[in-house]
Amino acid sequence: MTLSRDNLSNKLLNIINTTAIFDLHTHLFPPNHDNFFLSGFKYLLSYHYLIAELLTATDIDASTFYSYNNEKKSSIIWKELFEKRTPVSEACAGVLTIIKELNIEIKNKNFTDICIEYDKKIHSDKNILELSNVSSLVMTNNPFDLDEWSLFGKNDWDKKRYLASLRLDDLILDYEESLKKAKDQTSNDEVDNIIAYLEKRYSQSSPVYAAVSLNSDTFNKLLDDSFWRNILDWLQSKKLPLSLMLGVKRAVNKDFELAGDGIGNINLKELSKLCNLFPKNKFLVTCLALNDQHELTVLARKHPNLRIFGFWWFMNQPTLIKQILKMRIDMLGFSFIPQHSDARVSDQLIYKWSHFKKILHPILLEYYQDLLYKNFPISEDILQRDINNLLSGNAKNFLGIK
Ligand code: RAT
Ligand code: ZN
Repeated sequence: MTLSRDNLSNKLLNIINTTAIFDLHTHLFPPNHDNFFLSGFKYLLSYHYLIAELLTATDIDASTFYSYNNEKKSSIIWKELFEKRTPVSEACAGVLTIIKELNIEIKNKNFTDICIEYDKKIHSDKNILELSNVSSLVMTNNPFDLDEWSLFGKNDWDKKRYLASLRLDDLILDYEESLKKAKDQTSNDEVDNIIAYLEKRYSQSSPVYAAVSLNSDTFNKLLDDSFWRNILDWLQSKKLPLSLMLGVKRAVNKDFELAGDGIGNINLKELSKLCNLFPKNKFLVTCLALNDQHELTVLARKHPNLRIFGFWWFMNQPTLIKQILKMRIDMLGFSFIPQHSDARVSDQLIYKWSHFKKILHPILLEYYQDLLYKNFPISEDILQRDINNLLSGNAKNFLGIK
C-alpha cells in the first residue's frame, strides 16, 4: 500500500526500530570469553573515549589514573564528568542514554547506588542484544594475540551471532614479532609462514573479513611490499574483503595509553590506486578525518570494489554524521554501509545504535517526503527493503553472508 505524507514518518520510525541490525565492526566478545567480554556500569564508565575526556578536562595525571582499579577509575569519571561537569559530549550522552533505557533514575543517587541498580538490570549479552536489536555482530580478532585467540579453542558460544574478523595491525606495528609467532605455530618448510599461519587461523575462525588500520606512512606497504601483495592475493583467493580503517595516528599522547590515539594523514589517491591494482579484491573503507569524507564518497562512486562503512571513532559525532550521511546518500543512494558501533563494552550497543537511529530517521524522512512530492509511490515494502539493506543487507551482501 502506498503511504501518504501523514503516515510516512511513523511507519518509517517503526521499521527503523524493529529491523534487525548486523553490526559490521565491534570489539565485543561472547560472555564466556573471560577477561574479554566487558559489560556493566563500571566498564561503561572506563571507556577510553571517556578517559580521554577526563584526562584533558581535569588535571588528573594519566599514570596515577591508570594505576587505579576499575571501580576507582569509573567512580572518578562519574564524579568529574557527570557530577562536577555537565555531561554533554557524545561519549557522556551515551552513558545517560543507557541509564534512561534501563529506567534508572539518577536523581539523588550516588555512583554506588547507580552501579548496584544498573548491574541488577543487565544480566547477559542477550538482554543487550535484544534492547539494541542487534542480531549478529563482527568481533575484532587478533590472530597474533594468543590469549585473545583462545576463544576459538572453545565451543560453547554462539558462532552465528558473534562472527570473526582477522585484525592484521600487528603485521604493521610489529612485523618481526608477528613473524616469530607465525613461525612458532607453522612448520619450518613453509615458503610463506605468515600466509600459512593466516590459513590456519582462517580455518579455526571462519572470518568474514580481514582488517587493518593505516595512515599514509603505512598505507604504501600495501602497494609496495611483496609481502602485502601476497596477503592481498591470499585474501582474494579466500574471497575475504579487506577492511581499511584509514587516517589513524597511534599514540599521539603515549601517556594516555589506549585513549591516546589521534588522527593521522591519508592520501586517498593511493586508495584509488589500490582498488585499480587489485580489482578482484574487495575493500571496506572508513576514514577517521572529516577532511577525507568527500573524496572517499567520490571514490566509492568510481570503484565497485570499494564499500564505505560507518562513522569511525572521531567521526561518530551527531553533527558530523548528519552532514556526511546526507552527502553519502546524495552521491551514493543507499549503496553503502551507514554505521557500525565500534562497541567495546557490550552495553554500548544500546546507545551507539539508538543515537544513530535518531539521526537516521529524520534524514531518511526528508528523502522519502521528496519522492512522494514528486509522485514516486512509497510503500511500506519499499521502506522495509531499504532499511533492511541499510542496517544489515548491504554489509552482508558485500561480505557474501547469507
Ligand atoms: O574506536 C575505538 O574504540 C578505537 O580505539 C579503535 O579501536 C578503532 O575503532 C579500531 O578498531 O582501531
Ligand atoms: Zn574499532
